[in-house]
Amino acid sequence: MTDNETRRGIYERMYRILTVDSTMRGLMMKGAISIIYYSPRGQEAIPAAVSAALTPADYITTTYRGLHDTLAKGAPVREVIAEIIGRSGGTCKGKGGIMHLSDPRRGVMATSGIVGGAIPIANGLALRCQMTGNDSVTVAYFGDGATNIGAFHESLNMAALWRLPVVFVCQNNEYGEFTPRMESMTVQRIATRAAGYAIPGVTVDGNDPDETYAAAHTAVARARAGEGPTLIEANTYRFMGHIFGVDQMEYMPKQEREAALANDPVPAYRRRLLERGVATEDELAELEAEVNSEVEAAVEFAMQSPPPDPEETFTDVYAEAVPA
Ligand SMILES: Cc1ncc(C[n+]2csc(CCOP(=O)(O)OP(=O)(O)O)c2C)c(N)n1
Ligand SMILES: [Mg+2]
Repeated sequence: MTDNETRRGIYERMYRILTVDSTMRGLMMKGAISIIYYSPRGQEAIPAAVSAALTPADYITTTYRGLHDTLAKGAPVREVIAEIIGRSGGTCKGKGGIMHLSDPRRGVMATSGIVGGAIPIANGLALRCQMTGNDSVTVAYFGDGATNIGAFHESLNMAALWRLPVVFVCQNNEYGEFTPRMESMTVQRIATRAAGYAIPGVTVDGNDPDETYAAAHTAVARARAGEGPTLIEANTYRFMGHIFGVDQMEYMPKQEREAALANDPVPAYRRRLLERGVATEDELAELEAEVNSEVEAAVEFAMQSPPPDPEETFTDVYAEAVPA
C-alpha cells in the first residue's frame, strides 16, 4: 500500500513534469526557443512513482525522452530547463542538451540518444556499487523499442548472472518513432522477455502510480538486498508524437490516441487523491501554485543564462590523463 505522504509526493512530481513539459512546448510554439524536443507527456506517472521508491543516493540512466525521469529523480527545474535550451546554467553547462542530459549530483548519471545505449551503463554503475559495497540501486529507463536491441538482452543476461542491483524499467508507450510496437516484436508482453534470463518480469499499468510504485518498491528492495535485477514493463502511451512539432502523428489511430488522452494519468491521479481523502482541493491547489511559480522562475533563470563560453568546448569532454 502506498502511504498518503508518498502519494502526495508522487502527484507533486507528476504535476512538475506536466508543467515543465507544457512550458517547453509553449516556448517552442511561440518561437521563444528552437530545440529538438521529445515530449514525455502521458508518461509522467512512471518515473514519479519509481522515484518514490528510490533514495537520493540511487542512480538512474535514461534516454532522449527522459525529461520526466530526470525531474522525478530530483534534478532542479531551473538547471534542467537551462540545459535543454543550451545555456551555461544547465546541469552540463548547456553542452548536453536533452539528448545527453546528466546531473550526477542528483543521481542522473547518463542520458543516451542511442536506443538501448544507456542500459549497459546502468549495469556498469551497479557493478561498481556491488564491488565497493555501496548499497545504491540503479534504475535503467528505456522504451519498448529498446527491448529489440542487443544491448538490452546482453545487459539483462549480465545483470542476472552477476545479480547486479539494477531495476530495468521499460516505458512501453506502444511506439518506436513512427512504428507501432507490434510491428517490431512478437511478444504481447515485454515483461515476458525476463524469462529468458530467469529474472522476475512484471507488467504494470504505468498510468497507475500506486501500482507502479508497488512494483518498483519490490524490485528496488530485491536489488538492494543483493538478489539481483527485475524487469518492469510499465504500460503507457506517448501523447505527442516522436519529436514534438516534427511529426503530425498520422500513423497513430485517432481513436486510440483519443482514448489515451481521455485516460490522462495526471488528472486521473489528482481525482483519486481527492476521492480517497489523501489530500484536499486546497492542498492540491497550493502545491500546484508552488510548482507553477517554481517553473516560472526557472524559465526566467534559464532564458537569462548565457550560452556556454567557447572556452568550455574542451572541458568535461575527456577524462584527465592518469599519470603512468
Ligand atoms: C541504435 C539506434 N537505432 C535507431 C535509432 C533511431 N531512433 C531514435 S528514437 C527511436 C525509437 C525508440 O523507441 P522506444 O525505445 O520505444 O522509445 P520512445 O521514443 O518511444 O520513448 C529510434 C528507432 C537510434 N537513435 N539508435
Ligand atoms: Mg516507445
